[in-house]
Amino acid sequence: MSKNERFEAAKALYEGIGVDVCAALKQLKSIPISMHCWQGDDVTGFDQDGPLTGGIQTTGNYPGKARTPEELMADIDKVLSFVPGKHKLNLHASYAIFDQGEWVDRDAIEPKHFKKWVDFAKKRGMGLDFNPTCFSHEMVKDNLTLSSPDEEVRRFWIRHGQACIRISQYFAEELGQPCVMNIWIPDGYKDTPADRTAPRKRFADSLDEILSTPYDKEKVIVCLESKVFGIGMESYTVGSAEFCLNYAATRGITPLMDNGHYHPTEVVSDKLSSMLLFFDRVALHVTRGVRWDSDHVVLFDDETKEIAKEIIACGDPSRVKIGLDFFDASINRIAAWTIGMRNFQKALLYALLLPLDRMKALQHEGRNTELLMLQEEMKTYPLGAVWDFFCEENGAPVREEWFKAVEAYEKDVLSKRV
Ligand code: RNT
Ligand code: ZN
Repeated sequence: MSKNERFEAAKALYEGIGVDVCAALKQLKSIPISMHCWQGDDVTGFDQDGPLTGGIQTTGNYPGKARTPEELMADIDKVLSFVPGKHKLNLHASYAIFDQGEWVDRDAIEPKHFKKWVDFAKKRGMGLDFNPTCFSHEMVKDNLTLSSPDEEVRRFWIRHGQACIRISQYFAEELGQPCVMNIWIPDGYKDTPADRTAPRKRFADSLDEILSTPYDKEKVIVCLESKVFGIGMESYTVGSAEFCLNYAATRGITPLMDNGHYHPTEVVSDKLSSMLLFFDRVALHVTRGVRWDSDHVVLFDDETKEIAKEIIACGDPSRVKIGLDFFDASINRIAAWTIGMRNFQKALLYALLLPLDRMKALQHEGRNTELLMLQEEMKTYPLGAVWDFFCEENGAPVREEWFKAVEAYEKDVLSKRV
């Protein structure tokens, strides 16, 4: 059977249960995923030489990591060539690109330090998202940044946040689409603190000051990411779930949920509907937490599918700003990126090919047996044939075909980076 015959057969099966396959494919094409730049170089960035700090860790030393902006851009292009559809690129402030001999600290970065990224995005018709980098820096003192009792430290990071808002607005203006700017701080304590309130109060004050920078709310979507704990900061996290939720709700910004940032039995898929009842939008860091926030490559697993289902079931996927966040240094980084991107798209397609209206009706009518039956039967519908068709239609490699190109790239390019 040819690819097209397989697609037609799959389409007929889905249409048999009332799913409009062409509409699903059209919608999938319109959902951008913000691809994190930091899978390519183990979250190193270009603005300093120190180690990765902030309670996050990359593990592994697979050869070939990107060392320069040119290498990272080439790697990103490779990944994009394997991923169907138009997406966004998510940068951290530490990926500033300085001219020869130039350098400024993070509290003094300007749009011009990101011009090369804007040119890169423009050429590819992509949008850019942004993140202040409040880690891997000597002004992180005692694991504290925006919540620090040291005014010099706190003010440094406030200036950094304000600079990032200006850069985000520049991205939005240059590229003609909003920039999602996500704030995450590592701040916390290894042992039980005596005062849990003061650091959180200082964090709130710092955020208020950052947000007091004039900016266009249509252009810059400021988000705040919570976390349950970081390595070396196991007992107390300043930016906890409750802090971030309440802060975002009262200040009119967007909460960002990273599914590696909750206790292991908590699932973000179940949180989305509650969030979307009370916020205009929610942002996501899709990852795979394995026992801790370990940032393994996103799989096509049950929770990923369930998150995608909620994004589709809410009726307006554009209310959920989808970003990926993982950094695996133990395998080929191009492959890690590609697998994660393709998997989240597959999860979205899986959700788009569910007879959701019918399933919702079964639930409302209390026909629970039938609902369970249908949910389970949907798992073996021929998603693969539709996915292959989508890849082909959008000029991306079909099935494992892309891996040959990764192997060639590793041989010709990555293995020479020594
Ligand atoms: C850390 C957060 C944060 C970072 C990136 C690099 O726990 O998930 O989003 O992973 O900003
Ligand atoms: Zn994250």
